[in-house]
Order: sequence, then structure tokens, then C-alpha cells
Amino acid sequence: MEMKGTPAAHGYRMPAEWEPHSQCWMGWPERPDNWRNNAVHAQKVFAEVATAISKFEPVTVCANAAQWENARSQLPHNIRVTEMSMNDSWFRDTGPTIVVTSNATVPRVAGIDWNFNSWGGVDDGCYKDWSLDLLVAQKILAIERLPRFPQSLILEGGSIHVDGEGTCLTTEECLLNKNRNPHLSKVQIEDELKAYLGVKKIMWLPRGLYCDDDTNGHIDNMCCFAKPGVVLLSWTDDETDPQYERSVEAFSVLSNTTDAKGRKLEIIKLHVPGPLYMTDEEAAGVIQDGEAKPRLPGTRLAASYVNFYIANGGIITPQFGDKKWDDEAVCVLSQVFPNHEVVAVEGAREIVLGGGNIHCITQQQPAIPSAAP
Ligand code: KQY
Repeated sequence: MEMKGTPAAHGYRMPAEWEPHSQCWMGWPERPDNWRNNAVHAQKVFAEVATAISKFEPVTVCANAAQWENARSQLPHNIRVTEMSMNDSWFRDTGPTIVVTSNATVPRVAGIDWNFNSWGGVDDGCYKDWSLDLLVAQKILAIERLPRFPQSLILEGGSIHVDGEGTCLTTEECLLNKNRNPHLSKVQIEDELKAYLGVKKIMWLPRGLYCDDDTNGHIDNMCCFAKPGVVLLSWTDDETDPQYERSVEAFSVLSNTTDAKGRKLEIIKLHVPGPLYMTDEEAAGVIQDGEAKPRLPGTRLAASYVNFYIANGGIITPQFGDKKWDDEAVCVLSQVFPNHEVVAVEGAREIVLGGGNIHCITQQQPAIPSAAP
């Protein structure tokens, strides 16, 4: 069912990720011009992520027809595997943003179907044909019989975070990039976010993570809410690392702003790993066919522990093989989320080789809220 008007006008809001979910959606990686060695390593890690999440909430993994049997064979049976066409498997960005309302006169859960241009269009984006990705959100909503709000704004889910209490966090580097919505001003984009996410205030960081070039600096690699009034920020103590300047800049902006409720933010630093770089062997495993952005040896990987997923009672966090900062991330996240079990996914390097991480490959479906009395 297609909804008329905007979600906020019907009382919908995007809940925070820590609010209850009815399930999590993921895609299944396969394209050999993004995932090395025909995606065999990535598939193994996607299966680990799905399995970890499935301990906390139901998971549905969608796979192209030719991959359905392979996906089914690699995933435990408590995970639903369904056939769905896609160009790649970044469901944070191609899936719907699901919103909820307690307003009993409309369905309590609905989905926003954003426009998508492969993170920047034919010249700047990650691959040249995204026609199947454009249908992913609509298909998920149809499977769940959820009403759909179509949106012409080009926006990926990884470019926004909300606290569920009226604040949205994003980056200028991505949302104001001329390769997304060049005809819209900052104020017009804010108005769209308010009307669709049900938020009152947009907090803009100037830039995302250093070298997060595939996404033009998505917020979900740089900073996220841990609870209302508290954010986790990608950080480095190394002043010679170009990431330092970005983290200091973001810290300053966050320190000098208040959220929608007028709170000053508590900022918790989450040190980045590495720096990590794509090896010759890793790059050689990717078919460079001109259809997708080349994966070049020596490229600095956009690796960040902020790119975790909050499940019902679980934090599913990437690990990169950098023992010091891997352990530190688990320690910080365990303190920040004392009521969640932190689950570390060791092989997350394989996901970052493709350009994102655990948050980027997952999409929560919020639980149905109770109706207002
Ligand atoms: O990080 C993401 N949200 C998506 C990254 C896409 C990379 C495509 N190569």
C-alpha cells in the first residue's frame, strides 16, 4: 500500500536502533567486482553476522536466485532465506527505513523507500547499474505487508542516525554532496529529514571517516548514538593520521551543540584500528571489470568500530585483527551497553574490503508499538 503525505504528518517517527526489533534484514554478497574470490570470504562473514544477530532476533537473508541454495546451505535454519534480486548486498542503504507510530488511525509500522544512486551516480558511485537495488525496499515492505512512503530524495540509511527522541545525526560530506541531491539546499534537506524521520533537529558533522570514499563519509562509520544524549565517536590519538583532524573537528561540533531536547552531548571516543590497507593479494582477488569502482592495492580501508549493529540485547561489533584496538572496542562497548551482550565478529576485514561494515549490511525492522490509549 502506498501512503500519501509524509510519515511525520501521520505521527510516524524513526525509532532509535536500541528500541525493540521484530527482525533484521540482510542481503547476500556475490558480485566478484566488489568481493574478492567470488565473495567466498565475504559470504562466510555475512553468515557469521547473520548467525550472531539471530541469537537475539529473527533474521531474514535475501539472496539472488543463483545464490539462494548457496546462502541456504551456509546459514543456520533459524534464519529465513528468501530470493530477491539485488545489485549488491548493502541493506542499510537499499532497504527501507522503517518508522513507527502509536497513532491507532494508521498502520503502526510503515517504511520509507528512499531514492538511491549507488552512492553518487554513474560517474561517482560504486557501480553503474543499480536498477535492482532500487526495488529492494519496496520488496521488503511488500513481503511484510507494510505501507510504503516513496521518497524521491537520494539517501542511504547509513548516512543517518537517530536517537528516537527527535535528533538526527548526519554528515555534510555525504548529504550535501553534489552527487546526491544537487538541487536541494541544506535547509530543504533538513525539512525532508524532519518530515520523513519525524525528527526536530539535525546535527551536522562536517565530515565522515577518513577514506570512506565509497559512501562519501557516511555517519555510520563516524559517529552514532549509544542512548539519548550520548554518542560514540570514531577517534584516533595519532596526530599524524589524517583521521585525527576529522575526529577533532567532529568532537568540537558535537561539544558545541545540543540535541532536540536541549541536552549537551556526552561524547565517548572509540579509537579506530590500524591504519589498515588493502593488500596486493586482496585487490588481485577482485575482478576489475569497469562496472564497479576499482578496489586498488594500498587503499586505506574505512575501518571503524562505530559500524556495529544493535540487536535486541546484543551488540554485533566488527573486529579487524588489530588486537589492541579490537579489545579496546569490545571493552568500551561493553561499558556503554551494560545490558547488551557484545558479540565480536573476527573476520570483519572482509566486509570493509567491500566498502562498509556490519551496520552497513543490516537493516532493523522495528517492533510494532502499542497503540496510544
Ligand atoms: O558502507 C556502506 N553503507 C555501503 C558501502 C558500499 C560500498 C560499495 N562498494
